[in-house]
Amino acid sequence: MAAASSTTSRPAAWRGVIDAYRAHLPVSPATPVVTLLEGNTPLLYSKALSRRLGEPFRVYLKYEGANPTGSFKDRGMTVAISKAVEAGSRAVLCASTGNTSASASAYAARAGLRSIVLIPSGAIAMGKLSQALIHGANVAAVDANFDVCLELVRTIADRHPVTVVNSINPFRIEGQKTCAFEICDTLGRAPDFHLTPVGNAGNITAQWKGYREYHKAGRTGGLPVMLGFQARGAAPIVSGRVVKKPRTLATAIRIGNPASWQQALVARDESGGRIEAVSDRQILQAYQRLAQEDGVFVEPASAASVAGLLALAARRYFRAALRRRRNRNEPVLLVCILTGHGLKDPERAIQSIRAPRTLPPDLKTISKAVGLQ
Ligand code: AN7
Repeated sequence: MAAASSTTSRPAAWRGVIDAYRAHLPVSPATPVVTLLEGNTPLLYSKALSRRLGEPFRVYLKYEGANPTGSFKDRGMTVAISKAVEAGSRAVLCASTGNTSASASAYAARAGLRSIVLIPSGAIAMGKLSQALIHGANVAAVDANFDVCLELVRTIADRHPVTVVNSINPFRIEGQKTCAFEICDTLGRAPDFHLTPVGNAGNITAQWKGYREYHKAGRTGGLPVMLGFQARGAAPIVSGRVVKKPRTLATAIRIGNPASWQQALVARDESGGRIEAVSDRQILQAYQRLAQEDGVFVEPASAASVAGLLALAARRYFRAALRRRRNRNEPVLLVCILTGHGLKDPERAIQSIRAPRTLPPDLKTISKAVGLQ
């Protein structure tokens, strides 16, 4: 133990989500922990969004882009890869819209495992592809969408000795539930509303599991209302029908037949929540707003939670919910999950604003161009 002195003491170093939440996870002292020190991500108060909703609402942003590979997937991957090593696996396999492949290949590299990833060709953001490649994954760019890639992964796994690390692997869900634990630990209670993007629906499943487990363990007194948001062109859970050709600029959630569809409905219904669609336009507006009003750069899919917040606020959904509360003066806490980092998809950022014109090195021209005269 370090000596407690006011000048030298500092908090114990963060050692990743398995170390932090071991008692709640399916690991034993024999599990070899493979970690990149994921988790412990910022929970940022958003002044701009809180103002937009007005009193007594307080909006927080859980910035999962701050994870080591830039997305929430790392929470699930530390558990999935650790358990794969424990089981003696030599290779891991996943289908991915990008972030799962980035995370799987990084953790596999760290563990000395081989990684194989199937991605929809031309449909994943450049940053994510660069990650899978540099971490040494065997990348198959398939001329099909994510849903087809996931079906292929299931078939390959039946025939070869590989561990699937998509969220159909229950250890992924176990790790990802730690996001809910962190939110409760930071706020000192469960939020009133939890807003999250939905693609394959593993994350909303995991988050709800986390809230319920913490509640059951007596760590929190209440449970949040779960609000999930799909992109309008890829909203099978909203329409109740598989989407054969999902379309959205938010490539991370371009998914037409989510693996955890049923569990997402359970999270929605048990919590009294909703799963709704947001348009690409609403996603882009929220994306720019987060960057320009909160200083937080996320990838487009991540902005779906904030797009959903703004859409529901415009319909006075939260005000209506307030009327059902007993103590109306108590703050109402809302948490939007920001699932991935903006640098995953820098091209989208530049396209969505405007690339700067090249200017001559002339003071007058430059001053004018940057609005200084
Ligand atoms: C930034 O990487 O499905 O509802 O293959 O990358 O748990 O699928 C990514 C999903 C939200 C949706 N935000 O989460 C993949 C993949 C970002 C994402 C989601 C994804 P789920």
